[in-house]
Amino acid sequence: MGNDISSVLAGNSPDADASQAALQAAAHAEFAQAVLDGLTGQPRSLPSRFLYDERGSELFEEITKLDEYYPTRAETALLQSHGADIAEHVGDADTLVEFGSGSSRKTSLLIDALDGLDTYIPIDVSESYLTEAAEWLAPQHDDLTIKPLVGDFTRMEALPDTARGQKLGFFSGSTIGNLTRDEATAFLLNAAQLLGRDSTFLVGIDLKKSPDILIPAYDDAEGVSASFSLNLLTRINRELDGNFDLARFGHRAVYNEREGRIEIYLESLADQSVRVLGRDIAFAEGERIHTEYSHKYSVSEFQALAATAGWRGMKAWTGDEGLFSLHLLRLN
Ligand code: SAH
Ligand code: AVI
Repeated sequence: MGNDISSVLAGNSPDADASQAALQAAAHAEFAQAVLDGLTGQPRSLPSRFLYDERGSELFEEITKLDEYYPTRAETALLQSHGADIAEHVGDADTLVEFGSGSSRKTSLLIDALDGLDTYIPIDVSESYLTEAAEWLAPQHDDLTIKPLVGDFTRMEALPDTARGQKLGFFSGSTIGNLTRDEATAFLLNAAQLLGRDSTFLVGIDLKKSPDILIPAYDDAEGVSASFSLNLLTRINRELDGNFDLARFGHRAVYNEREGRIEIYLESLADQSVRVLGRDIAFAEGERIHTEYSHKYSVSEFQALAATAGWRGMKAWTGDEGLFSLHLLRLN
């Protein structure tokens, strides 16, 4: 039996085209509102989910291949070494639901390890990433139904009807670290609602470590991390009629020890005024726009956070170098 990757993205009827256009208009309006609010408010801040337009998704893939960026390699190694053990602890799973699935490259390892999986639902805000990933994955997993879903994983109200049977959630890459602790708790509570009773959830968590390792991972020698951040300004210029001069903003990655997180900013390199959607916005030299957090946890800190949302830690796998961990949670 061949697999089915028909999705909410596929628009081949007039009705589908109209609803696709309405979704795109709503996404554009949401981006415009978030950017105007974020740039005119104090402190200035832009939500990190907007980093992933088509170019942003490509740049993130480049980041995952950098020598300095260890999380993707560490998590891949954990899935390769412990896939069978993870599958044994998961038990029966009919549907795999992935939040922020990106390229789905690591997911393929998990799917290989699981027996009897019927449906895969990758959820992502990046339509280009989702399409590429589904097309890459489909030929390798011939009996799997793939149902990509474009949307914000923090605001998912329900899974499609195709999400049948026992569910396994997957949140890889330590993307949960891009949420604040309060947002992560709210996300885990919502995921419990979505995945339902007796579900399991595999979550990748980047562990606390020296800033000597963390800072280069977010500010690499080649400047790919800087390009990833600055691409958000290119996106604003293109989609919101902006005139940011990229040469007049710098990428800054700092480690906030007290909060246990990397904080990423775009810093104005001069006193300047920028126009976005017809509004003039003044920046002083040295003024920063916050674009991302990347929280780092210890194994016990993350398990305590998960427990506040009703998820019991079944088992955690940590690599030899202690860089990264995979947590299997079960809904109590
Ligand atoms: N899980 C993959 C990708 C991580 S990059 C990996 O580990 O390699 C983070 C992914 O989450 C991107 O694909 C981005 O588009 C997506 N993303 C970020 N914020 C999101 C949100 N609020 N809702 C849905 N997807 C989001
Ligand atoms: C997707 N997420 C887990 C990445 C991280 O490490 O926080 C995003 C990233 N931003 C800059 N480099 C990587």
